[in-house]
Amino acid sequence: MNIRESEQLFEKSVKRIPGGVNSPVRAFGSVGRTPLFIDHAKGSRITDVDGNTFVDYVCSWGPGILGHAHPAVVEAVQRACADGLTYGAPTKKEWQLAEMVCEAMPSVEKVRMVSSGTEAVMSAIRVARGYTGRDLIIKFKGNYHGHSDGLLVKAGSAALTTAVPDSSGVPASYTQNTLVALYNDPDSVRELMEKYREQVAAIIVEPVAANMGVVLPEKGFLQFLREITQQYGTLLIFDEVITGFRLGFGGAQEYFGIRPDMTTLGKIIGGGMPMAAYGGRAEIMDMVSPVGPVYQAGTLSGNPIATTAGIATLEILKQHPEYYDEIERKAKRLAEAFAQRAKTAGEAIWVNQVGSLLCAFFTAGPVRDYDSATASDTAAYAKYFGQMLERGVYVAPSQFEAMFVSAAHTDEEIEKTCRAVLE
Ligand code: KE4
Repeated sequence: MNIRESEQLFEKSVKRIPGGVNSPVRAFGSVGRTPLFIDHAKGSRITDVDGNTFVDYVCSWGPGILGHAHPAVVEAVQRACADGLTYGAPTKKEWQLAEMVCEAMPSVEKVRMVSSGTEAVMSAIRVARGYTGRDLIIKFKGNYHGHSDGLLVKAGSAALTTAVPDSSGVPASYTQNTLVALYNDPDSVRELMEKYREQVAAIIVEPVAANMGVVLPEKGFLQFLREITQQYGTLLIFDEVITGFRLGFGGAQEYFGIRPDMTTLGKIIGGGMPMAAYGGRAEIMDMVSPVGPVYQAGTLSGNPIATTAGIATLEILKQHPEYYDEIERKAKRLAEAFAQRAKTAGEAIWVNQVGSLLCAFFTAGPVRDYDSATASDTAAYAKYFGQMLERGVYVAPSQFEAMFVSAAHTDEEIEKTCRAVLE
């Protein structure tokens, strides 16, 4: 496959951008290749600057649930641009998007929009501390909640593949209030809660972990978190930046029937534009400036273009609930292909799949937490990644990410992908 133009662009980019990328996972470091520079994308396809086209299962790490450049979304954005890109003032669209989020997730009575998932989580944590008057936060090993200082502790995603598991540049004093429990391990949570009790402001969890690959919550785990947080007056924060509007229109909280105190959202609610949000009960969210004493602000928060893309995306998802069954069916088909490859090739592959999210771990499994996920053979994954590229399929350039199926992936493309997996 000719990637000459990508290689040349990479050589230039690394001189001006750290690693030639604006987010580490894009660097293809953990698969040992030169990153592909993308020229354009449409539907389920992505095309690099050398003209190589692939069936795309990265989907920009989640936002692309409708596929790339959905005509209705692009048309709405183009129209909105003609009215100005940002005003730094409230607009009707922010209210409309807020109403759609609150209607989709009844646990969210009020919501504040920001520009990235990191900002949403960082702000939600601050509000939880302000509301409870407590300092400690519990997160889970392998869960990734963006790169705010206090949360870069045993994070997931690219933080799993970089040399330094906990980022340098973060003073120990910034993470001393962050406690780490083990995903799917109630005892590890109980131990911390019984020790720190009313000092814990919040437990934050990815209701489906999708940053150490995809790891599902075991039966009763989320309910356990709901109960133990209520027992100690601790807030339960669902980080639904990936699962929100992905596992269903109501996200993981609807899928699993758990009502968190706060929720963070991103990716899909921006339809591909920089848009994220945090929300929760009104009494909690009224802690936020200018109503309450917790300060949080943002120049481009809720800007008219991102809200336009978000509204257009959510409207299409709301009008097409059948999309969710479709993308789940297709994800299950892909999971079958990996299971078949494991069987026929005698390869150690374990697949986790929920809704339109899946991950093929190159390990015998079962994969149920950080340790079992990180036991995966990343060299085998890198080889698989290269095979898939050569066969016209673009999957995550890291073992510790999710595979996303969009409404634009056709059955033919799913079958092509299955053949590529089994070749
Ligand atoms: P952003 O700041 O990247 O918009 O969102 C941070 C974030 C928060 N919470 C969860 C559950 C997330 O998955 C993320 C970001 N996800 C990664 C993908 N694993 C973004 C991709 C990247 O870092 O380039």
